[in-house]
Amino acid sequence: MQNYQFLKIDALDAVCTLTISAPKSLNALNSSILKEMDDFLSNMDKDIRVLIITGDGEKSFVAGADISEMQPLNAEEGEGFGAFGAKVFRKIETLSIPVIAAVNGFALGGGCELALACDIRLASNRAKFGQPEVGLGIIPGFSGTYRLAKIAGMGIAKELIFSGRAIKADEALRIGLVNAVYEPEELMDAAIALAQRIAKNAPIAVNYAKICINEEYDLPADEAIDFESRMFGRCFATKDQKIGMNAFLTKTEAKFTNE
Ligand code: CO8
Repeated sequence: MQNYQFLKIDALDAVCTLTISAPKSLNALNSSILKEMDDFLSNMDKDIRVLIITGDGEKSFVAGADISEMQPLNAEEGEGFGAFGAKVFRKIETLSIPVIAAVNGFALGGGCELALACDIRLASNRAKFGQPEVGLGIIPGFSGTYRLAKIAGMGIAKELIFSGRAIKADEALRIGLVNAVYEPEELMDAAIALAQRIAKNAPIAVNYAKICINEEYDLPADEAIDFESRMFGRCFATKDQKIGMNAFLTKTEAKFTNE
């Protein structure tokens, strides 16, 4: 297990929790944190089946990108910072395993964008989401203009990004930004229970399902349907397909081998 200055890593069986920890700045993302995340994502233990991302403390998931680090940047440096963060978030989106954001507090700017890059978002009823960038003279730079429109729809994305208005968890639930809302003390248990449930399934099938949902979204219908058919066929080349179906037919529990 790697050691990091700003990340706490807890692995329990097949479920790993990555906690972003920079309490003095409400877990704002500076380039050191982004580099540590990049390193962690590139070197994850192959036995991990689901990753949960959360923020340290009771107040904040991630309060955005680090404003003190961004303030002096010129255009070229700003583009570089944004592109690096966007690359790390894309790594999360395309990671071979599902990623759950457990949003325990402020998810603003880059924090909201981090949650958007995860596959599933669960929130505490204290969570607050928003893209306040235009109030700072910038736009969302970690792919928020792209993903918020995709997840919540263009009209909602435009309203939230143009106004910078922050929304509470109940509104986030209503617009489809989060899947479920919990009491703060129940959030991590709920995230772990969901992760464990996912981790029991055939890992290759879960991976193919993630690839299909990600890839097909932007394809025309016929290409999307063909893509799914090919991936469906590939499942039959795995041992786990035989294990899963055999377990059903013999009324036993499937013990998947990830092959
Ligand atoms: N960056 C740096 N420091 C921060 C940030 C941040 N994003 N957020 C909070 N902090 C620091 C505060 O400066 C403060 O430090 P100090 O104690 O030294 O004064 C400490 O955290 C505690 O914060 P507050 O005292 O402000 O706590 P409050 O409870 O009063 O307020 C808020 C909490 C509402 C979260 C408030 O801190 C806030 O508004 N923070 C900024 C939120 C924000 O605007 N986030 C978006 C940043 S821009 C962004 O994310 C762009 C992403 C794309 C980047 C593209 C690259 C070019």
